[in-house]
Amino acid sequence: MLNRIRARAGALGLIATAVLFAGLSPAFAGMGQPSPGQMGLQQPATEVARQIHSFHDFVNTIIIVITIFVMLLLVIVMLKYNERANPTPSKTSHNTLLEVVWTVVPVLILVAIAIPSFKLLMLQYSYPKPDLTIKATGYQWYWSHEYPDHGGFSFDSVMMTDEDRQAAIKKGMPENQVPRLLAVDNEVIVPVNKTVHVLVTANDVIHNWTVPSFGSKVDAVPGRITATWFRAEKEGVYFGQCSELCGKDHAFMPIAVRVVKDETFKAWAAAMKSKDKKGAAEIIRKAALEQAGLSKVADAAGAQR
Ligand SMILES: [Cu+2]
Repeated sequence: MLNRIRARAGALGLIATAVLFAGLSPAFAGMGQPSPGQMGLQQPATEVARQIHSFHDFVNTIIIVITIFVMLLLVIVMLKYNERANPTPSKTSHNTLLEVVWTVVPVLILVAIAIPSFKLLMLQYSYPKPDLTIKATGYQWYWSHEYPDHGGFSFDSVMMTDEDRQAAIKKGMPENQVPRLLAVDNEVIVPVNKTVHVLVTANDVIHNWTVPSFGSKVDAVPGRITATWFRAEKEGVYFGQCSELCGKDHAFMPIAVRVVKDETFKAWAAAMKSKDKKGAAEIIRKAALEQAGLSKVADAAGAQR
């Protein structure tokens, strides 16, 4: 009887582990944005995000193993040592070996967690020499972005309303480029495979500049500069949200970072510097359509003008 229950509990544990691990597979999560029914984290686009994922998977494995182990112990105790099965209990009160083991093993587990954890922290705070620095300022309730090493131009990034999105979709923009509650009017543009430092601050209350696929998440504190960095390895658009409760529209101040080819970035930055906002917007529109696999459409639309 006990053996059968043990076998069943073991099988259940295995199934639960398999389901959890299937959920961790990146196939279920979007790149740069969440996907419907998603399990697990958004796909990583930087080394930091990749390491965050492996650290998450590693710690999760330890959690699952410990949980199953404790659950099995509880089941065994309940079945084997209840009053009916074991009417005369043992009077044992000490077991030196067992006590040493249950002290040392948790210490070893903590050390095993601490090593990759410190490695990850060191990477996050390594700040390699930047190719580009941008400044992000949080306001109630939108972000403002400034490019100090490109003439100091700046712009606000305000969430697109449903009407804005519909208008963009009508003009040929694929829906996944303007996801609801994540798309903004002016995206942050950065070049691919370049180290970008983001200096983060706020002008009213504490906000938080977060882009999950970059592994970037840092508080924006009024009167103080905090910083994060990323080196995006893949072109595309990456969305994030303010992640510090900041008031009634906290949920409606998303962050959108578009990673483009270096030439595209330079052309866009030059247009922004010379205050050619229309030209800059056109460069980004073309890049967005190209990234969505619609470069022919982009060319045709360009030729019509
Ligand atoms: Cu906020």
